[in-house]
Amino acid sequence: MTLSRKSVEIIGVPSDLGANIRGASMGPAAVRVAGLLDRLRSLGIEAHDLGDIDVPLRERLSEKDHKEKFLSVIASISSKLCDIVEGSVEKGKLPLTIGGDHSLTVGSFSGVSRYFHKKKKKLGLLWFDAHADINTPETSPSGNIHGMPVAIIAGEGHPVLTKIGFPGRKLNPEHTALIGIRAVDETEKKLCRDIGMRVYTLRDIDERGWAVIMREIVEELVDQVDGVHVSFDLDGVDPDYAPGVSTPVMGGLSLREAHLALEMIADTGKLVSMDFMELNPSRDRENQSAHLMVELICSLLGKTII
Ligand SMILES: [Mn+2]
Repeated sequence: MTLSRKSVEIIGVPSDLGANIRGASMGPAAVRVAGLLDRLRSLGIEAHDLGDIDVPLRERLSEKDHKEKFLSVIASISSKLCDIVEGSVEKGKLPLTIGGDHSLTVGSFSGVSRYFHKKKKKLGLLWFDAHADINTPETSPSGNIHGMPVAIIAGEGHPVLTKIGFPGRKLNPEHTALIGIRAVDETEKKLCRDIGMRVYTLRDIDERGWAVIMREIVEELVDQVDGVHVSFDLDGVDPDYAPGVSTPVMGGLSLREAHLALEMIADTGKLVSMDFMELNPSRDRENQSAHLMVELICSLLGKTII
């Protein structure tokens, strides 16, 4: 049993400005309705809800904002999130960011990354997702920023976003793994190869077995760093289990695979920050995906069956 001894700080970011499909802005509310705080406390985990970061309504933003796909608004929200997450880690707490669309991980990862950078410590990144999220403004067919966060924290893309936290590359490719990937744009493949991170596709999982892959990730990545950030896009899970997402892709992680992965990460005791993103209640059925998200969070915080 490796239940989190750190106190969890919940930060809601009700923004879907990084996406065309709307609704992820309701994610933090749905997770609260699903009982996140009480569930954590019932397990004996100390947890506090810091509330939501202010996000302007899309309807009240200017034509210029709409044209630039809300770039400067997303940058300002991400900078705030970056400061809050860094402050939380600095105090010895465990920040849990609830999205919101996946562009927001630029803020959360930059925050924990700045802390590790200052302390000259090694930070790992485990990115669960159906997509590689590694487009740049040049390669993106849609221009939507939620398809770009991995590129941005690798130092590629809009300068107003790559400079958040500190300028340049925040992820170390050696210590980064994309997991559960099954939908990569042709244009994304080159940057994915150039950066040289570990990428575990569904084919890898099927050929080699999930427990084998997770053990490899733990030994070769998590054990080699001082702390690890988990960024969990709910669309990494199969839409049969998690229908409440904006961009579902069939053939995802099963419930058992997702829980096993998160429990194995919990066992390492290396978790320093996490975000759970892309829950879209407008696509959900009776809040089932929000309840699933709560249970996934519990597994990552060390809940075990016995
Ligand atoms: Mn994503």
